[in-house]
Amino acid sequence: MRRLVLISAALCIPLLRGAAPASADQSAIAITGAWSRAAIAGRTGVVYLTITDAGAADRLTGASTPVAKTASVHESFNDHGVMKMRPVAAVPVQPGKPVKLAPGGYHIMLEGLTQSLQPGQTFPVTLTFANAGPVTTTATVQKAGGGMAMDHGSMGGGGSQSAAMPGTTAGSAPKQ
Ligand SMILES: [Cu+2]
Repeated sequence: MRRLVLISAALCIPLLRGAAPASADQSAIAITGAWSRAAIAGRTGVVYLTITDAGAADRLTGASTPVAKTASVHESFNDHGVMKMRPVAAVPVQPGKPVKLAPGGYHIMLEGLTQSLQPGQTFPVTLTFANAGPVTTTATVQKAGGGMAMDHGSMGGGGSQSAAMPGTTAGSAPKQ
């Protein structure tokens, strides 16, 4: 049945791409460098990664992972000096322009972790694209304090990240 649908769809747009294989779009999306932070079961977590599109323009529309009840695409933004975040319906992906989900910008928000995430551990994350469909990658857990820890510092509720502001010590390395 599915094959029939694909064939009839191709017949409807003979001028577009001729007999281009139906799987071209899916293989064009590549996800690299996925990483997460150490976190406790039941709390929130985060995944960062880079999306590269070698095919047609696409949109990232959702995410899922077995280690959390829900995973969604979020965006951090600066609201008059206060870092906040909000869900985004879709992130446009353009060929030749890698989209980096990184601290301070887009990220995959994990809510209701079903297990603790420990440094060195890996887990699968599936991103859903409007055209390419689901694409699964593997995220590696890094230490909680690694990188820029401010992004989700207010979400965990534990307060362990409130003492030090990463970045404030950048220019003051001790000299001996
Ligand atoms: Cu978030």
